[in-house]
Amino acid sequence: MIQPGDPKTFARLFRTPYSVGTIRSESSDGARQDRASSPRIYYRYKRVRSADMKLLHTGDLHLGRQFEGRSLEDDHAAVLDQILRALKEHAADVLVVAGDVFDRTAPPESAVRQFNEFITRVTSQTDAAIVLIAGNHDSGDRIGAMAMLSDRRRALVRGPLMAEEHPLILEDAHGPVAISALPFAYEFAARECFENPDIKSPEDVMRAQVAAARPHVPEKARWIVVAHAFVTGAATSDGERSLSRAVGGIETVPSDVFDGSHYVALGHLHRPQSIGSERIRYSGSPLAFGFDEEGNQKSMALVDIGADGTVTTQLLPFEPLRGVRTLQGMLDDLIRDAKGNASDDFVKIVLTDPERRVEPMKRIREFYPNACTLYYERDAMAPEMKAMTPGSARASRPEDVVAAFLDFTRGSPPTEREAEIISSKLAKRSGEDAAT
Ligand SMILES: [Mn+2]
Repeated sequence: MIQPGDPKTFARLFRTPYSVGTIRSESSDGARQDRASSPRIYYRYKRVRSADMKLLHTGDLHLGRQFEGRSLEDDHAAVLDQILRALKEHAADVLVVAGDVFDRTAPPESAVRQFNEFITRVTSQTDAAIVLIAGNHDSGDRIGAMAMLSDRRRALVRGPLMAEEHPLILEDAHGPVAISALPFAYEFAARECFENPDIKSPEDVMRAQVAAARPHVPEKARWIVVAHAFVTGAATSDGERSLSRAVGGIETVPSDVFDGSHYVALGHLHRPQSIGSERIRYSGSPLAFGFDEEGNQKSMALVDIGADGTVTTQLLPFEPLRGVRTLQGMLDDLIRDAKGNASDDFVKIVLTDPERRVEPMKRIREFYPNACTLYYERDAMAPEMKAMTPGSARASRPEDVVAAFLDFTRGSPPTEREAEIISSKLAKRSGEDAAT
């Protein structure tokens, strides 16, 4: 029996895994249905292939970002390939990108092109639905522009906030799964969108977003929330920008704001981690963006949503094109080890040589062309000495100033022989001064 409006009937009619169901009223103007002021309730369905729905969770792509001034375009291309491959290999039903698609509000054209090509490949080579939100590095309007022209049966894209937050609904063998996409927004934008002057913190923003989404989740549906936030208890990296504009304000959001959901796919923090339980997870960024992330195994999360909403997570590791590592030692030893081991990795050099070497970076880069920074270990330990030196120099004899200088630059005071040379030169110098 064919029932207009019945999603299953639609699917049969059009021989497609997608169908659209509309509850209450339907608009022929798709763009209007997500407007904040719209009273319509609009449900979308895509029936998925697997018995349990499988979601591939990633985020914090930061396309366009550089590593210490070096382009990461090739590195990004490699991890985007790996995301696409994972979607295919695991037959994932939905790809989640939890914010910070781009590194800047106005990303370079090359980054936009890279993203467009990636999405084109995902949509043409897989059946996966796409859920995408703006992060704090993105322009909400830029991300929102993609929503206007996207296939609403298959994609849920959120840039600016919505006063009424409708989910994308997918259906597996156990019934509907509702995915609410909550983009990052500052407090001022949330006060305006939700017409609530009491929104004063990221927690208030998130509570308002969740409250806007929850009424639109069908009663028996399993519920997935995609958000870009700093959940209390999570571990940070250096490359994450503060989420609050209030100086000294609390930017963390307690995990209970997500109560009632079955999985929370988070973006913002670049270290893959779960908070409290497997139910709340950061996928982490696919690439390390600084030396502080050295040694972090980057991964995406393949999440299986069971019949009762229980999640089973499998971490799929990324293999970066170029690693990030620190090499510490005497210059000659590092050069000796580097011979035959040349590498394109991003490298930080910490020299333990007691004395300054001639052009050490030039020599290192013969083997490590992407050596980014180099410093001497003792310089890193010398801040107290630096602070102390000017004061002590003022009150000292010239011999002491020279000795302090030697100590500062090479880490040891003058030897007896050096002290003699310094004294004789200074004596000669003061003799010349006296003669003029
Ligand atoms: Mn980020």
